[in-house]
Amino acid sequence: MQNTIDTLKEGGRISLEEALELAEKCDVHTLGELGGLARKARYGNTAYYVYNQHMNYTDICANACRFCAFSKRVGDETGFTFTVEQAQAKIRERAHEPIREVHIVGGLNPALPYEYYLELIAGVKAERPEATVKAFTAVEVAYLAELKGISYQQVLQDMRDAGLGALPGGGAEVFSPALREKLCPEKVPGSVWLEIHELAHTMGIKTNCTLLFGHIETWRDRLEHMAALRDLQDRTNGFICFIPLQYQPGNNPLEAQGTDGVDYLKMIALSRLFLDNVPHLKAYWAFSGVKPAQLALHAGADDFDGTLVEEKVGHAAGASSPKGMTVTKLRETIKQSGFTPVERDTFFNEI
Ligand code: V47
Ligand code: SF4
Repeated sequence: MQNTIDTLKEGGRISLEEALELAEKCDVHTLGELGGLARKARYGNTAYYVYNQHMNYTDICANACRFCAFSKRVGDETGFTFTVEQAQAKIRERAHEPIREVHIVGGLNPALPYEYYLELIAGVKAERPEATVKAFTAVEVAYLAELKGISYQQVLQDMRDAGLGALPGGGAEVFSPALREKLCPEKVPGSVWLEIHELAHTMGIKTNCTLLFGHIETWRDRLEHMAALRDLQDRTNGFICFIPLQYQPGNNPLEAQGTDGVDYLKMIALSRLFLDNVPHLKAYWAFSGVKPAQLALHAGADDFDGTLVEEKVGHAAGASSPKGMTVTKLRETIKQSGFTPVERDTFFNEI
């Protein structure tokens, strides 16, 4: 293990087996220190944040992922679906705020036609021309390609023409086919998620990437997932930011406990150290909790995400963090952690 630690201290790349040994044998203090040194070498004392708005356009979903507490079944009258006008009104509610990014994802609602998605992007962009519309996961892109009977590339092209700026990283879950069978059997396979992100990158569309962790997966499953992301990034360099999403155990049928703060910090450190070619690493406070996210900035993360208002997916599953934060609070929280808050846009251009 000392050889692996030396490799990391020299800025070298480690293999999956070496990362696995660290994950299983190295204490959180040593791992956190290594992750912290790697982030400091790149970003010094800077911690990024974004002035953003999350919007979910529908919670009706044809899939039924076992970990999801957000979605409602087709036909459930308690579900919601925004018209494009309602979505625009949500954006207009915050017209007085300098929002730089609108993050839009939702369920797979069979009542919505292909054109709705393009009108939604264009409608939001018309309200907020200066913001980046970061919308629709690869799962939604795959669903739309099938719905319309067109290629993934055509869907991405149409979305870009409508005003799409980037793809969010959701829907990746864990790539292991055996785990996907247990967690989200209706969802497209990991290979399709990777194919769509590769295509987006080759078209010049930047994307984020995620891993849902802390449920029934092992460290090997996590690292194999990250190895697939690292391989793709070596080919395309199109990923902006990696977001390890901590599983929230409430209100969903998956019988899993959820994870703890030590595992979270080890996950952050290993993400920084193993996934060495994805430049940014997000401490997603909405899922981890604010205090663990502050510690994550010391263990490898360089981004604190954003104002959000209002996060629904994790909160439906019992997340106890706030649903959003003011910019003042966000900056204060970063400063209290010992870092300098720096506002960024979706692509990490400093503002
Ligand atoms: O894909 C669903 C996850 C994701 C639960 O790209 C759950 O900048 C935890 O991807 N516990 C959506 N997670 C969120 C997401 C995201 C969030 C913030 C920023 C970005 C970005 C992307 O939420 C889903 C799924 O993996 N999810 N249920 C749950 N119970
Ligand atoms: Fe639907 Fe996404 Fe929830 Fe799965 S995670 S049930 S695809 S909304």
